[in-house]
Amino acid sequence: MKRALIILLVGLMGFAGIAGIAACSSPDPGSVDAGDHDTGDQDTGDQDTGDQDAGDTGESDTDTGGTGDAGENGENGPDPLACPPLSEPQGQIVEVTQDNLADLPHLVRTADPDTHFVFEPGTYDLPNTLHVRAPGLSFRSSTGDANDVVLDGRYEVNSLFLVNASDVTIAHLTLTRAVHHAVHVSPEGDATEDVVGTDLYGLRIFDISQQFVKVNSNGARTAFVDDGRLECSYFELTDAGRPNVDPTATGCYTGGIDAHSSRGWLIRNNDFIDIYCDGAGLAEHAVHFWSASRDTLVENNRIIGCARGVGFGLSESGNVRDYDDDPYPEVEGYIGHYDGLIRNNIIFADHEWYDTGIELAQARGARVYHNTIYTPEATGAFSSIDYRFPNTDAVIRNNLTDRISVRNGASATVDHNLEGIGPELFVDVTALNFRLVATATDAIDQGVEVDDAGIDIDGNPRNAGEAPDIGAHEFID
Ligand SMILES: [Ca+2]
Repeated sequence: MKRALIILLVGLMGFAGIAGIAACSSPDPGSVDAGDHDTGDQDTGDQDTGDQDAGDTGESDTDTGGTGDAGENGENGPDPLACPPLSEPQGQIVEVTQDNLADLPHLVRTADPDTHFVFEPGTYDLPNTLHVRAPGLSFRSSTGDANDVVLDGRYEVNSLFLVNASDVTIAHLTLTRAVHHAVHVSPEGDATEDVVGTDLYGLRIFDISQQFVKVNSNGARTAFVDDGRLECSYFELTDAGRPNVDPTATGCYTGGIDAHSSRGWLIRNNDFIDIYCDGAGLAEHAVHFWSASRDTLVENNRIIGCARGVGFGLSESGNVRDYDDDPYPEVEGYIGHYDGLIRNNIIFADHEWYDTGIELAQARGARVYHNTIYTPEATGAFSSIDYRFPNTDAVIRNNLTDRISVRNGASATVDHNLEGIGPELFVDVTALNFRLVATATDAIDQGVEVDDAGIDIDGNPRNAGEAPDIGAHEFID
């Protein structure tokens, strides 16, 4: 992947990236006071099962995001993929400058609910993890531009943010060089209430040694992290950062967002760039929800040059979460992911360390619609969409792919997809412009109408022509 391609991608694919704007609203009063008794800044520990797998490489880049072009989206109304500014924070504001940086971990740890930390422009060498214990806190740049504020862990700070509380917003910041995660969200060890309402918006995250964003239950599995969102953000593992990936668990223990046993997350309109290791092991997915996660919506993302795109589930067995309504009482044994929808994403790679675009493993009720997965030059590619293990039962429709594969007794309804696609369908593969050309008659109007088709990569609905098009772009004559 060359820098020029990435920049073109940023410009062409119509995402507002990060350039974004200001802060976000953060919720409600709550009332829990964090108090002063402090558990210290150490992470709660990630009870990963370890992703046993194989293989991966390429290169990388740095890009600033940018507002991009919304394409021919049109007519009236706001562009649904525009990444508008978050509203100004209301309530108690703490201005963060270099002058109070040394005290920042203490200020955060002891903050009252609904305190908003607003960073003046600059690069901040974080002295320690920011441990968020009160609900409703927010963290953002004063300018609303992630490029203006860098929180740098220098590979000395474990996680930059450790979030134990609900309704926490982290927006419009650049986060880099954490030993563990840029953001780690997990209930405290003795918690019985779930953490909800995590809002990660307009972030730029680079070069994290483990998963860039980690979401998991507490160790006792008595509390979970639900109803969060990751939107309008840009993740990249650069050539400079790749040698610093943690090799211990899998050889390449990194990935984009990695969530265990979490329900109701929205992953929308983000860019994930070059998350892979060269020959050291297989990176985790750009977007991975597993260990009995549920109802994840993954849409309108661009996953470029990553080892793996989107994963629902991973292994044949794993950690469970008991849902009171037991959505699949007829299923015996482990479900790695319940329901959920993966739609209108673009996945591209052209290096030998790419493995698979979308993986469904013990994924019950997953729907995979209108994705474009183009990887013919990825010489080590395994599959575009792979579904496996007996408790997988999915619907896979309207996708452009190189290959769809089934293993280990999985079931799915698979129709109206194309396999073995070539570059002739697209405006300009070199420029990473995966809009359809007028002659792409194998794709245009060849899809089938589905409930919850979402919007295409330009924000347009699926109503042009005689029928929906296959893939992530709806051609408009
Ligand atoms: Ca159409």
